[in-house]
Amino acid sequence: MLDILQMIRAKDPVEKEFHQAVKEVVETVKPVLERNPQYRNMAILERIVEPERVIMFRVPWMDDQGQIHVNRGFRIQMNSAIGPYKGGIRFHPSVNLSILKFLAFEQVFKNALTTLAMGGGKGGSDFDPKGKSENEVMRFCQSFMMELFRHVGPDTDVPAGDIGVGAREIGYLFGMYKKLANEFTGVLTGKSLGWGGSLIRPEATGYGCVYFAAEMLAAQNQTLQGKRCLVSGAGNVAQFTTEKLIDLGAKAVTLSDSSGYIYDAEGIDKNKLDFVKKLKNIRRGRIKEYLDKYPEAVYTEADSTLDYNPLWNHKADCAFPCATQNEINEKDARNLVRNSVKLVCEGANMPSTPEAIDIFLDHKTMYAPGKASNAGGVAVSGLEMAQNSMRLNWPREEVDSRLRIIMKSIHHTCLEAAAEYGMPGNYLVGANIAGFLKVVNSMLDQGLV
Ligand code: NDP
Ligand code: 2IT
Repeated sequence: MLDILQMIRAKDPVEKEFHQAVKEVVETVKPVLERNPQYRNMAILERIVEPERVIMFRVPWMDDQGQIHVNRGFRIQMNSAIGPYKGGIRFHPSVNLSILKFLAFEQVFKNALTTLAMGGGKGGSDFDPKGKSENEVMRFCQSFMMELFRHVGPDTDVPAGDIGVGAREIGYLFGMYKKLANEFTGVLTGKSLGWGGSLIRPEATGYGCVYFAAEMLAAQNQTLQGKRCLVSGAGNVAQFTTEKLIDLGAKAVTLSDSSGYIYDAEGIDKNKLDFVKKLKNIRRGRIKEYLDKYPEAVYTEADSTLDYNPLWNHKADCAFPCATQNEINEKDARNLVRNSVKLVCEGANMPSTPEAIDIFLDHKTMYAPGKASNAGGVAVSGLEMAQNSMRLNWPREEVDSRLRIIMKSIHHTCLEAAAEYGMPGNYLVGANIAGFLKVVNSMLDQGLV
């Protein structure tokens, strides 16, 4: 089995994030492979780590000064065993094949856990939307879709948002798709409400993450009421995680962006969160500006010379990493445990390094891996696809209630699988095993394709 890790390292030696994601799954599904020799005989691991298709393309665009730029566009169509490829698009300068392959790989298992019929994919570009004008972002999205449109479709591959891609970008991408394909279909999710978007989709990842945390606590006869929570990020997932924490009586005390973080000892209430939403979603400002309105908070500038993130070094009960991959390292995990954090629920994808996860598991910290706890976003994307196919829009309460049911079901599925394989309470093992089983059994049913 280790040979599979050696194989991918030898094939693609620089893809360290992809290796990290694969290693975690391969190690945790070891008992499944031992119990089911047919998976090894049918080369399931070799097949599951190889994307069904990788599309890589040139994205040329012109800035407002008439200067030409060239970015790289990608779509990883990882696995379609249980439905059309589904997963977000990320625009961030760090985007490369390794990051998108890790995200697509995780997406396959996450989507399987949602109970909906969605395969896994991911895409994006090394384009940096920061500091770009509205017109530059539009021209970039149009150029990106001019190539991508021939590879996607409502029954083929349905992209959505991720870092740097929100409702604005989805609108521009959709407009160009519609023009080129000459059809109005649910080819993207996260659309605006007036033209096919689903209520609760913007909220879904953050709300779902907090519903999952509430389920974890309920399993220990606890609630979120009065819990102090550290939240990282200040984008889509962080904002709606904070919103649901407030709804459920918890107190979020931090938010961050790549420049630094704010600590508000009194807690970020609804009014303060509304300020952050306007700051980030409309003015596209920096989290530091929180202090212009709320000077009682403390701002700490990001310091790349530190080997830890001071955001994770405050007394709290729960932590919700909602920014990016590998944002909690071993030292951060030690700081969290020392500061009496008892629950870590991942809103971001793979925010904890393997060393950090080991520390949580060693200290019996309740730990939810992103592929389970942030699955609410893609789950409501699945509900958006269903509504688009029916040409109907469900009310807010209906979508929210389905989201809650799905998060509850994922929680239950993780615990059940973990218990069945002798690791009770281990959500990491449970999520990987349950997701893996659904996907590989579907692959076997469909023959060698
Ligand atoms: P946004 O672009 O809305 O927000 C991202 C936030 O994280 C920003 O505050 C950003 O700061 C910060 N951030 C991004 N990259 C870095 C970095 N390298 N270092 C420090 N801070 C960083 O993205 P989302 O909220 O949508 O996504 C956040 C995480 O959640 C990602 O891991 C994503 O994959 C995951 N996710 C998102 C889902 C969704 O539905 N949107 C669904 C499931 C998971 P800055 O503005 O300074 O870059
Ligand atoms: O990581 C993720 O699950 C997402 N970015 C959302 C994907 C989706 O298709 O809604």
